[in-house]
Amino acid sequence: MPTDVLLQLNTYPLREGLKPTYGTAGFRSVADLLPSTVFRCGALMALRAGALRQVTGIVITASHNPEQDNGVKLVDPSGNMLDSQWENMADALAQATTAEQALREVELIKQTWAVGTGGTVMVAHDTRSSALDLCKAAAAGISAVGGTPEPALLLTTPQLHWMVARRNCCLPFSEVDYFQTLLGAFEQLRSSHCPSAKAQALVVDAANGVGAPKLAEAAGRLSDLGLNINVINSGTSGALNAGCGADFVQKEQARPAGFESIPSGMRCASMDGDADRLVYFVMRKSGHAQLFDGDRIAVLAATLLDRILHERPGADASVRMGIVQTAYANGSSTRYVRSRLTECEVVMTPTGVKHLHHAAAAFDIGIYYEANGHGTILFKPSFLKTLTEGSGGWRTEMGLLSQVMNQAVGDALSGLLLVEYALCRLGWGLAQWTDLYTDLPSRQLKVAVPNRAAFTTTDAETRLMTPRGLQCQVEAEVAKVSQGRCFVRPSGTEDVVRVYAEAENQIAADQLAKAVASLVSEMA
Ligand code: NG1
Ligand code: ZN
Repeated sequence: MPTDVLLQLNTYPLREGLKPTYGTAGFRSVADLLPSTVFRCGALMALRAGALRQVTGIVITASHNPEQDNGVKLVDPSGNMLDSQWENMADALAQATTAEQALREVELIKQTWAVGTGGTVMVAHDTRSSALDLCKAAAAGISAVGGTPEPALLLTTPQLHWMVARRNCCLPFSEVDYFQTLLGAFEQLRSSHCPSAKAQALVVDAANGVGAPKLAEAAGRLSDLGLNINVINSGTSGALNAGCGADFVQKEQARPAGFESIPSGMRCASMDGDADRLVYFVMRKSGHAQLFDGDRIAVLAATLLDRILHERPGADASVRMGIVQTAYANGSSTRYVRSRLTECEVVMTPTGVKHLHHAAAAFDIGIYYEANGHGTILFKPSFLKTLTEGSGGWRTEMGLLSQVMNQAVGDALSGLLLVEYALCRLGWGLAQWTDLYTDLPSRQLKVAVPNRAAFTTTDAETRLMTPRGLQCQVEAEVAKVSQGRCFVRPSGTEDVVRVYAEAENQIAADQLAKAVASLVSEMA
């Protein structure tokens, strides 16, 4: 019914001059500018569901961005992020300047994918105040193309990805099932392999986001297992991601808001606004947070899995294990894996979990984590099948780990359970985890520029192609610094260009980042 669709498209017009672009993890901007994009994403995901005759999903969230922003993450039937082939269609539809042009894009998708009508789309949102209006826009877009919007639920991003994946495999997919799967597997692992583990306290910064109520739901069960969780920044007073959350702790390496009375030496963790990232940290007297970032979580995971594989009978039978990182991974972590975990391959991809997830799926066991704590461990389905065919301690342990670790996308709850299990299974405290390797000092800066699209990159985003000449200038700065490494790329989630620098000492890393940030500003 094209005229109905047209009418609806006219209700959600694109603001003049806007050009929404599918970024690192979907569309993001100031919330007021989003209704048109969200409506059209609703239509797109309903058509995707119709084309594949499976359920798809939409999460209304802007993750680590501030409260006034919002965004939309698009979930494929597999539970992964939207297929990259469809990203171009998402862009074309979101950027259509008139309702008529948008309708033509809808018709083109229908023809190309031979889809008559939309299918079912699950919708979730985080705690932002703009969520409900945007959920309405999503539902309207889904309905406009004949799809069925499911009632919007307050969920973490990884919960919705998990639910979509499970639903399309005809497995129980409710939120209760989610907690039962992850926590039930964790309980079994703890009771089988660390029955006499000491009780532990963990203070978690929930970024004043959706992770707070969700972690509170898990906390009772975890405390029965001796893991006592105290959630700070639970959303009752502070603003979302303001001076807190995983992005803040990772980038600033400083005490998050709300942690003023937490004693130094305390074991802490921080998640982001939609609970798909997690980093650990320990407060130091200076107010500095000693960081255990995504790289370190990945190395801990690889050490655990390596131990399990070596302990098994017939340990020589090959299992392909790999770690996937991006250019933001600390050089020391990469060096450690290459030199000490020699049976674990290292793969580098561009930023964004869509790239890492894909690369990790090639391994029997693929560990992927961005330095910011966004990641998971994938167990290849054919490998998991070989586990269920036999019996034995290590097989059961691997199988349970695959249930703890969200197989659809990075999940802060999975990360937390993984770290706690790995430390108790290895018999380690934070000191042993720290001692694995020493991070090279690093600094990350954001530079606001008039047009970040002017910055294009190559070689997994480690080298600039444009603005012309800038890469040579960056390299000249790097050459002045011992153990220097630096790269520049446009953010896909914020209106900034990011500069990352690493060097032998903190002063040199800071100076390198600052010098390159100045070059970026001058060029822009
Ligand atoms: P951008 O803004 O494209 O750098 C950020 C993170 C990514 C990823 C996405 C999605 C950094 C440097 N970048 O992307 O790793 O997590 O957000 O949330 O942390
Ligand atoms: Zn997030």
